[in-house]
Amino acid sequence: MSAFPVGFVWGAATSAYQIEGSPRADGKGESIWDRFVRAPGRVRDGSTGDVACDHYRRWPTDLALMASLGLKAYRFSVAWTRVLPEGTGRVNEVGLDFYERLVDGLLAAGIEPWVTLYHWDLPQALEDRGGWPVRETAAEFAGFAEVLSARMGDRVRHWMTVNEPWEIGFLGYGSGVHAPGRADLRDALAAIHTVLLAHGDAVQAIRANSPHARVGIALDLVACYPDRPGAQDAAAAERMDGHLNRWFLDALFADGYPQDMVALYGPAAPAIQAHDMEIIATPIDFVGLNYYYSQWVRAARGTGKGDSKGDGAGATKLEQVLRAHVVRPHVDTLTSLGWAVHPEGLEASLLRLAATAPALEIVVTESGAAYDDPPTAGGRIEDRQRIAYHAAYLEAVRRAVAGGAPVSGYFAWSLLDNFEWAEGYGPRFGLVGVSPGTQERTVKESGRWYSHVIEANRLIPVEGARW
Ligand code: IFM
Repeated sequence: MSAFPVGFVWGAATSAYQIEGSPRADGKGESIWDRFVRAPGRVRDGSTGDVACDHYRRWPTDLALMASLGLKAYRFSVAWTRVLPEGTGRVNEVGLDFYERLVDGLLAAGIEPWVTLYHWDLPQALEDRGGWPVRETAAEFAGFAEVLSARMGDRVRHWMTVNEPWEIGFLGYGSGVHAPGRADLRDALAAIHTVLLAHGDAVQAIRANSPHARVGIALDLVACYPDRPGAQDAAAAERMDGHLNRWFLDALFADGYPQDMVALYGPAAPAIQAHDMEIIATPIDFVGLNYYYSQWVRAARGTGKGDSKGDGAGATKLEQVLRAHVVRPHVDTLTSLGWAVHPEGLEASLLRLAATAPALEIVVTESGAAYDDPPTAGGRIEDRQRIAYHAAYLEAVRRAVAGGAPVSGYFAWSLLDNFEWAEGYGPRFGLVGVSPGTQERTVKESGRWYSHVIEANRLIPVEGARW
């Protein structure tokens, strides 16, 4: 099977709230997720990230695991409130020390640290002052980027500002499924605008402290396909694409927010001040793509204003505004979360990124699948479906590279089974299993397979093999 480019970055990813635990240790401040999980009914199994993978205390074990897998890079996020407990002002040196030790440990093990500044855990103190919908939060984020890059910019060469701005806005402030649990379309779009401003400001702060650093952003794109032939579903898929993908791609890499979507959002569209779009479009060194599934879209009636005369029963306000809704996937292969396994969508999205931002390096900063991983005799976790998923998505990466997309790395989501936000601990994405009771780590078959792929720098056959 064909090899990947020389120097291809093979990694695995995690995020702070999903693995660290120890929410109040060593002076850490409260984040919106620390607060959110305590409200009844917010998390499916009633669980919290209070312990998670206990990574804050067990990081040396996890580092040894990464080394044993042969990872070349590790993508993790920094909990803002470990470093700045109130989000701004006083620096908590002990919190900073934790990340410094981790970075130094990774470097000593030959594993390149890829640091994400924001993976959804806004300081509660900043949420109390209005959160992401408030412009001032962008300046506070730039302050956080400044503190972190001043301390670690001599060693960390790869930074991602924010992870998945769509989720931050629409899940946190639009549907309220994620922290802080607010539900207002206008707030969601305002939050995304501030997040993108924060991204641009942070790029500049990092560059000032670390001129040789490579800085990017992690976007989650979703390829959207019409459900049925004909103009109506095609237009609906186009609107969904505008909502999920173009809003971000045009703002970061083209002429600003797409005008058709601005018109569709109407009064909910964000207020834009002079120079905002220049800040958002601050040049970056790479774009991270988080890719999991594709979607099929059907046209729906709607008023465009989100009133009760839209699609009728069951349609969310957003579906009414978009006049589109997502239907059953056109593939049979689904993960345990019901996500469509569709490597063609990844390939298409990589080629699209390459066309949208020519010459910009692309890195798959997340991809992975939740499966139930039934235990087998002897304690092995024979997660063949996860191997098949990664093999198919990596093959899609290879096709995109052959088609001209400059993809330079792949980070499996996730290193460890962890806290999957509002879904709790049910969905397991890890290459390494974590037993919630004992915290015992078990390298899954997929972890062993991935390790062989890394060593060979090429896909190795899945069928009939044992690792
Ligand atoms: O677990 C999440 C991660 O935090 C962000 N990207 C998607 C993953 C799977 O849902």
